[in-house]
Amino acid sequence: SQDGNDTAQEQGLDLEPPVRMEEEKEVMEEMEVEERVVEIEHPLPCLSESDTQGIIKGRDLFGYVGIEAVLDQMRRKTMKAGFEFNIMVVGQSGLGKSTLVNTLFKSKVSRKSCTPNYEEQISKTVHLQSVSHIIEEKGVKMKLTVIDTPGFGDQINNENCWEPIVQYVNEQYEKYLKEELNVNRKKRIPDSRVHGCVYFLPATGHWLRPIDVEFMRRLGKIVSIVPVIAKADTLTLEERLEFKQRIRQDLQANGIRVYPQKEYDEDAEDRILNDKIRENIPFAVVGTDKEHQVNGNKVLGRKTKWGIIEVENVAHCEFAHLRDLLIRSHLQDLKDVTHNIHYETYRVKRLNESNANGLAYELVQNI
Ligand SMILES: Nc1nc2c(ncn2[C@@H]2O[C@H](COP(=O)(O)OP(=O)(O)OP(=O)(O)O)[C@@H](O)[C@H]2O)c(=O)[nH]1
Ligand SMILES: [Mg+2]
Repeated sequence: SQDGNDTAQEQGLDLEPPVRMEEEKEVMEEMEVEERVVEIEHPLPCLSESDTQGIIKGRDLFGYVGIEAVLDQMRRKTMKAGFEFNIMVVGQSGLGKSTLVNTLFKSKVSRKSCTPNYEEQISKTVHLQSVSHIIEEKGVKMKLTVIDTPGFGDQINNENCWEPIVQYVNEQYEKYLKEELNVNRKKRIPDSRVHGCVYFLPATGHWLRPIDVEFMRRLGKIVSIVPVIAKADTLTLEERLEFKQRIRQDLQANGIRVYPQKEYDEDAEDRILNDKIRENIPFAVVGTDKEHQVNGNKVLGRKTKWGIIEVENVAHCEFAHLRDLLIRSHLQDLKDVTHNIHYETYRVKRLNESNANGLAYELVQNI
């Protein structure tokens, strides 16, 4: 029935894929083909013999149109405006969420642009708090916000521990919706919606715990989840491989939707790229807020009796894969999925609700 649901949803969603360079190329090619056909039927009298030989392209006939310059225009606009990207970390207390947030900001994503000089001890997180940094690279500005959440699992009864998180995510959608519905709406609506949620799984080496299943099932419906195995340095390589495989099976068996979802792949190229990620999920990560000297270089790592675990070294752990997925390869896609799918679902639900309420109000008035 899970599959049936998915297909129905897939059909129900009429999404406009973001403009892609490949598609534009295709459009150009189509235009050229059309003009070629016209040319064969009605040859223009002014064409020289050499022109009619071989293939005649649109630009040969009418001069260069310059449609591709739109890419430059789009780039300039985006660069001027900058953009916002919000990630949230969620999971049981003590799994290293706050440490990973620090790792992210100290790692290559921002080492140049911000020099974190806070060396204070990371303590238990008790409030939901967000850390933002403006990161600038080659003239492109990004405001990266990471929302750190207090871990759950401390109470005797953890029954509704997902509620504050679900509430936060929905509140951000609500804020956006209110701005959108405003008569004098802003030219650019501030975007505090959660574009990606990194969910921390304890490195037990067994299987998903009921609390993680429950949590992710709820969260997966409203936000893109990227599950990770926390403190992966506590697993051997074999344990890690086996655990990853078991989690993938468990996720599927429980119908938990994690990012990147198959049904949102846009084309074959996307599918190939995302299949590789899906085969590798959940990333086994290690976090740290300390730097160490390795062969004369400063590296982010955890010093143990047996050596230094280099956090950004892909031979040691998969933190770099996680960072690349979030920031380098899938940032725009995460934003698109958030806007087109999660926010859209929220918007439709809310508008239906208020329509229904409005109707009820009218009915009451008429009585
Ligand atoms: N072995 C190991 N220890 C880690 C790792 N990441 C963090 N730790 C340690 O785990 C402890 C808890 O880390 P925090 O970052 O405070 O954990 P948290 O998930 O933010 O905890 P709460 O704020 O209570 O939710 C600290 O002592 C960290 O040094 C890791 O990757 N491997
Ligand atoms: Mg914390």
